[in-house]
Amino acid sequence: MTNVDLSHISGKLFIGGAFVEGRGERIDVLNPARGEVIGQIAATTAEEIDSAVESARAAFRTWSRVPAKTRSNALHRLGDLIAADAHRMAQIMTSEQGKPLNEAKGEILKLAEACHFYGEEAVRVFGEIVPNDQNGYQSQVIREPIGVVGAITPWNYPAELVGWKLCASLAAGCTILIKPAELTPFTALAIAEKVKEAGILDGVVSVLTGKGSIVGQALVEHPGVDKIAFTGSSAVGLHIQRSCPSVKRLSLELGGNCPLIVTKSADIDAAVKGATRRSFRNMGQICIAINRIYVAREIYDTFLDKFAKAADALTIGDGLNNPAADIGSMASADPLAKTRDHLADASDKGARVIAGGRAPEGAGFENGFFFRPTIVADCTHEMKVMSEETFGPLVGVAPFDTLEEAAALANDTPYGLASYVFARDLQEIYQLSAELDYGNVAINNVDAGIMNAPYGGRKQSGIGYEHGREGLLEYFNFKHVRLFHGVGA
Ligand code: TAP
Repeated sequence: MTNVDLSHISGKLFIGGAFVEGRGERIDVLNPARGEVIGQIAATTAEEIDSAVESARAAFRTWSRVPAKTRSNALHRLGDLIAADAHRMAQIMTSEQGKPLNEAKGEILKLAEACHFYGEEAVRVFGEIVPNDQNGYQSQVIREPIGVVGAITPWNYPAELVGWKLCASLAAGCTILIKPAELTPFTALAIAEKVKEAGILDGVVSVLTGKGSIVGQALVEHPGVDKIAFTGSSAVGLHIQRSCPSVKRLSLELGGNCPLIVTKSADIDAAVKGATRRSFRNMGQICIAINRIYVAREIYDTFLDKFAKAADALTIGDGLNNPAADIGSMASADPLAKTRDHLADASDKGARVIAGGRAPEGAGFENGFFFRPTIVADCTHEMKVMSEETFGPLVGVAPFDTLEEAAALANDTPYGLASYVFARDLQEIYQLSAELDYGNVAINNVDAGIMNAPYGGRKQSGIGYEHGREGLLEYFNFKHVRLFHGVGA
């Protein structure tokens, strides 16, 4: 199919409840599977940022005070509208991000689910009455929305990573300014269309496009923004933390370098299936992608043999023309270059390429950022593939002899986002789940994140949580009201 028509949102910003023609310079947006320009974004100017912050501050005064039920209803309406338009929104995502259409549609439907989840949570924000040290007093702990949120998001999950921040803000009574990734701005603008259709109060949601180093940084530095909710690389997260000129609430969902341990008691076929899905889905461009795999020496060769066959069997294609392909193109030249660099480094240091290792050839692949799912075996921690986040379709594998060695290797990283274990022996499972120093541990499955459990990293993988009650609480300040009423004093 041809690229989708984006003329209605190309060059537009969403400010104060209206789509306005951006006044800043234009930046091309590409379909990464085809190398074709699909539209342009406007670089939001300093004046436009000020005006968006002003409208978000004005809207906050109203939105924070409307009954929780009203905000809940708005979220449910938004979820219904998004689900009803999932196919078109998925086409927009695939056109700018490169993932296969069916997968993009799945992501849009998960965004709709997030709207409903937070719609339910909005009416369940409770305070607490806590005991006092003297009679005659009552202490109430009340939750109040933080204020104006600046949401800065990456390109790998253009709907969900915007959506978690948007939905939590709406539920809590915050207002939000969204700065989507330069590579994938149109999914965010398409979400803004749904916000408008849902009749959400003007100014509650804005979308400001442009470069992170300018528009994102301006939100970080703006005195009118009360909280930054950032998802992206650890390097940029650290830069944001350091460059914030005033005390500001921060949630940082950052990079990972996620291990999988396959013990000798594991169901090998289930481990291979899980490893294939979580190493290569979305071309490995997932913060919780499996980057490195440690396999018990007794089953190492069998695992490698089956894993290589499973990776070779994955289908790859232009996501608009092949909606059901397993994987599409990478999102841009940068992650592809990094993948090639990590592969060359591993090969130079003695790793064996047992699957992939090259771009697919033939018609349809000439102009896109494609690469075959690639496995390198016999890896060591001197190789970048085992010690840095590749963020591409490349995974390293190494054998281990004892469980203690496997846990130590898995924890030998500055990151702490997600880890995975395949094992059937209960003692092995307990030992590893206790020792793995990660915010998420998935055992005998590879889907670490579900909507009603907290999802966050530790160490260099970030601070704060998304999903669950904990994710919603990130958007509140607590207030302690200590009241003397004198009864029983
Ligand atoms: P980054 O380069 O860090 O970019 C993320 C966002 O920050 C983009 O919108 C970017 O704008 C913006 N940005 C860049 N410099 C900025 C600055 N100085 N001030 C404010 N904003 C700035 O990450 P990426 O390459 O898009 O995404 C990949 C990374 O995200 C990986 O490390 C991945 O692990 C991580 N990630 C983490 C999670 C979770 S939940 N932990 C989920 C997904 C991805 P531009 O688009 O203009 O660059």
